Amino acid sequence: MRTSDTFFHVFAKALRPALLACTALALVACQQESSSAADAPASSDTVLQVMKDPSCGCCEGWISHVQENGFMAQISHPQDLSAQKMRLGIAPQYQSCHTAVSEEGYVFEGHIPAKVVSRFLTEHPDALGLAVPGMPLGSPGMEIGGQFHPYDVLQLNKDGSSQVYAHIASQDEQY
Ligand SMILES: [Cu+2]
Repeated sequence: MRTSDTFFHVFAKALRPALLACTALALVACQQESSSAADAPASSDTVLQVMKDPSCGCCEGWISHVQENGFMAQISHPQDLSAQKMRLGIAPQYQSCHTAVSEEGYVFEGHIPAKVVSRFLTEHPDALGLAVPGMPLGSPGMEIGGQFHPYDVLQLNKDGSSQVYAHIASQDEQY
């Protein structure tokens, strides 16, 4: 097991009770901000309400990522963040650091690539939203050098089930 795997594992375990860990890793992530540029999707009018802990740096990394890809973010720092997640129907196993809500009421939990959010909004499925549980290394806002853990973007269904909506196999395909 590589050091980064161990680190991530410990990190992921610490996530739910202590979002402070988010800040620690994000400080590193922020220094390695990769440029996500070029072909921004046509979603410039899309507003996302983003709820996060005030000290969460990787959340801000993700917010920058979606802003660079044509979204508008309205940020709030509710004290009862986990209660908000539960209220929105995001079960603990799907939770991450920040929670975004679109104007239609879809939820976007965690470090989801902006283009996957755009695709979902275009397809407009009968579902609750999307989630990237935990905080995969190398996902948007979680860039640390070239390190990358492949991950799934899950579609959260209204009945509490989930299915894989997109598999992200490499860092490049996120942008
Ligand atoms: Cu995060």
